[in-house]
Amino acid sequence: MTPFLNQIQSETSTTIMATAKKAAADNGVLHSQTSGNRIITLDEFIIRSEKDFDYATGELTGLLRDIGVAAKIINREVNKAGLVNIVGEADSGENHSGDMQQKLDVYANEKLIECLQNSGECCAIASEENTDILNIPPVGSKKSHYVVMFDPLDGSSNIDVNVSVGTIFAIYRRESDVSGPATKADFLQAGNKQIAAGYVLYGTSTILVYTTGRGVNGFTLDPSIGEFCLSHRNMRIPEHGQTYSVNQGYYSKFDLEMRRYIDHCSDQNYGLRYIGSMVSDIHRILIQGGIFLYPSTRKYPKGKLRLLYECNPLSLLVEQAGGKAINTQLKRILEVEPTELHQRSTIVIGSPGMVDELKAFIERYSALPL
Ligand code: FBP
Repeated sequence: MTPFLNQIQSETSTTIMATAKKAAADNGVLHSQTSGNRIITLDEFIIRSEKDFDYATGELTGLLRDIGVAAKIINREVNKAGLVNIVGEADSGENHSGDMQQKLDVYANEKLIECLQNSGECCAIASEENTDILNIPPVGSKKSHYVVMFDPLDGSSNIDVNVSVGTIFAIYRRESDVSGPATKADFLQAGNKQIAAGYVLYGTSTILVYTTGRGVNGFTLDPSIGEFCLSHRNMRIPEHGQTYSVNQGYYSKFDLEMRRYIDHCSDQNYGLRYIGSMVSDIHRILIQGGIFLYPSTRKYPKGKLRLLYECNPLSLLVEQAGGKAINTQLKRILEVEPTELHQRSTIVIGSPGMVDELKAFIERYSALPL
């Protein structure tokens, strides 16, 4: 065992034990806070948080509400997907990047666009399912300052097999003049300019997790009252975890530094957890700690996942919860300047201790100039 691995291994084992104890303690605190307390709904929480922003005009509140409504409608269809003829491929065939569209993808996309037209707080959208940006007609004399981009149903290839899927969204202030239509430039902003970001996970229960740059909170949908209720206040990602998340099937196609790190994970007896729906994997990591990586492969030399509506929003959430997110050139995801709407990126995201660990492997083994 090289001195490099000895040092990594000794650091790792002590950190794991400390972190596991703390994560358990935190989790305990989290749940007791809500029980017996008055239910706090998403809408109420959004309105209350509005006063944290001096320049708040209620626009962002309206937008987050619209997304909450869309999530409830999509949730209803996802939950009964197995019953009605909404699973399987859509007649619309492939989307602009050759991914086979699922019926629920198309449905979720339509519902999000419809709901974001409601409040008039959104002037344009960009979606994984649409080639170009879509300008939203203004409501009355309202001049909206926000653009929204989203992946309507992430992990959609899992729908037919009843595995959890999710919606991912990011909100930016437009840079173009409000008197005219929004432009692509309004969407090509670095991730650290996000005003808000979040996801909805349609899993064993449906949870909406979001941040406005002041911490991360999760709201579980109570179908009996049709409300998202605060269930995960101020989520903090554990410093270290005991699982790694990667499509190990691509192992032989990964670069040396990734193979070395994956070897290290199994030497450390980390468990391999890979659902194949990024929202689900990241949600688990936010709560239990761990690391998720999607490096470059031969099929996706620049990585598979989309920078604007997958990597950026999830990176803001994880960073806001105390985690880290970088690409395999060791650049912070949120500092990457986008050049295309649907550009892909490599990503390493999760517990700060584990991302730093992988960073050390890239610095040590990468043949590429970093
Ligand atoms: P979609 O947005 O097209 O569903 O693709 C994203 C995704 O499904 C992620 O959720 C997941 O982490 C990844 O692709 C799985 O990719 P692979 O099957 O190559 O491991």
